Amino acid sequence: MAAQIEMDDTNVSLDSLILNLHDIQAVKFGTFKLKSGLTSPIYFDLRVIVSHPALMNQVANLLHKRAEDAGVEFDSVCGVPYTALPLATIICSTKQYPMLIRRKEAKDYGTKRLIEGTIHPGDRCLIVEDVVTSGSSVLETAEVLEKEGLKITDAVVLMDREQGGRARLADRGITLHSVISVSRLLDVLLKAGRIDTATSQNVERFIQENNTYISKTNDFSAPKKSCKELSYGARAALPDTHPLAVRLLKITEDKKTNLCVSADVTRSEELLEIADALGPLICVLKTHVDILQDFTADVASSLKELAIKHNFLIFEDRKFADIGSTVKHQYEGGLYRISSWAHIINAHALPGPGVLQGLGAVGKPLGHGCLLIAQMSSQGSLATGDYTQAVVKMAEDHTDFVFGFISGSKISEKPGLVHMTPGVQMLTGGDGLGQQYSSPEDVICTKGSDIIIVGRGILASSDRLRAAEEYRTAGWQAYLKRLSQAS
Ligand code: S5P
Repeated sequence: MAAQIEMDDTNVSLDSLILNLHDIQAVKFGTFKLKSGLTSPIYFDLRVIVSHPALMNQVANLLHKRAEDAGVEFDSVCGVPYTALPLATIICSTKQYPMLIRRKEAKDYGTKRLIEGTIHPGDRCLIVEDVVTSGSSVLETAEVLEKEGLKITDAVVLMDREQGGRARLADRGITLHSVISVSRLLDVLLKAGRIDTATSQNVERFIQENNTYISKTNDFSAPKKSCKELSYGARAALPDTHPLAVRLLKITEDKKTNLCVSADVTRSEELLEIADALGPLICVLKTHVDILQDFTADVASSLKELAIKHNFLIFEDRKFADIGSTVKHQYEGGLYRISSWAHIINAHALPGPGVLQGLGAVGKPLGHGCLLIAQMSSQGSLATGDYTQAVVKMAEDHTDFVFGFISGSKISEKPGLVHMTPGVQMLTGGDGLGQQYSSPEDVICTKGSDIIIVGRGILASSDRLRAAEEYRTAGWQAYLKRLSQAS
């Protein structure tokens, strides 16, 4: 409960921070020529915050909190010169961390050092930055620090312009944690009547069209644009689409929702409460049945009744990954008898096609379907590159049972296959245990996935219904935008 209250407090203070930044013109709308030569409809000038001490403290505090919430461990802090220098100073002074200062030019007298402060090689240094666009300033600072033997694994930034910086840094082994994303900023300013819809859309378009980087190794965050865009309904009507995908795509279209709630709770009563309360807002309810303390066959029956009542599908996120014979037993039998209640299951492709033969022997006659896990949202996932490509091929070769993927983006051009993406929250960043989050807009509109899977973004809210409605709206708006951009 304490965590929920804290999260709400953070949300409130974030919204007020955004309005304050707008008040002091740290964020401006208009026509601005950027360093890169591009003309941008939005401009951030966070240098002005030094004249507003209360705001400085608020920003420094939120930056530190962001790193703390993400579980980042560090021994020292270094601000990217110059705007982030005073922010790093406040963090170090209030939270008692040793600070390192990076010089932009080495002194031409004395020690010629590029870094001021005591360096302990092997120490982890947290980089602090005000705005990240391409990530190059953070990288420059990281390189200088690394040359001195420091370890740079994380950077915390007030504003992520969502133009590829995160992916570029991730490819260099640095996780970016942002306090505010452009999407959040636009949302808050729009709701407060500070900007109009046209301005907001204009900025969103600019951000999307000016992504500075396509990830080379972390496919989960690579934006994928589709050449041919069909509606969910049109895809449901295609002759080759798997019957379960037809059902899912129709539900999505009928209920105007591409939201799958990940009901990761440990008590059956709470699971059923979530299914009943959020049922009208979702197309899929995802479970981890093996984390329930008190599962009984009755729970499965009640879940099935709620799925009929609210017209959603049940997805047991069991991630099968064994030889065909074993997964067949795991799917059909045991305590949970998953095949008797889950419409959807998922599997790793690692064991080879036998895993699908085993699962298919049970699931196909029941009209169930399987998602192959082609990518994962967790940091350092090995499901990338050639592995992902091999999974796509395996899925496309087994469309009698496989109807889609767990992936970060659209990875198959076959319109009958459905892409479902976990690791979704309005606030991007991570959970301190490797999870990495993208926004609904990014996942559906930029990366071309079909369904957002949201767990703690909704479950940790004190008002789950309202949070689910927000995710549903964000996911659906992003889908409409994707369709309109393609037309
Ligand atoms: O790559 C993945 C695949 C899955 S299915 N990353 C994930 O996070 N998941 C699941 O999605 C994970 O097991 C959890 O149930 C959910 C994400 O939860 P959240 O609370 O981080 O939104």
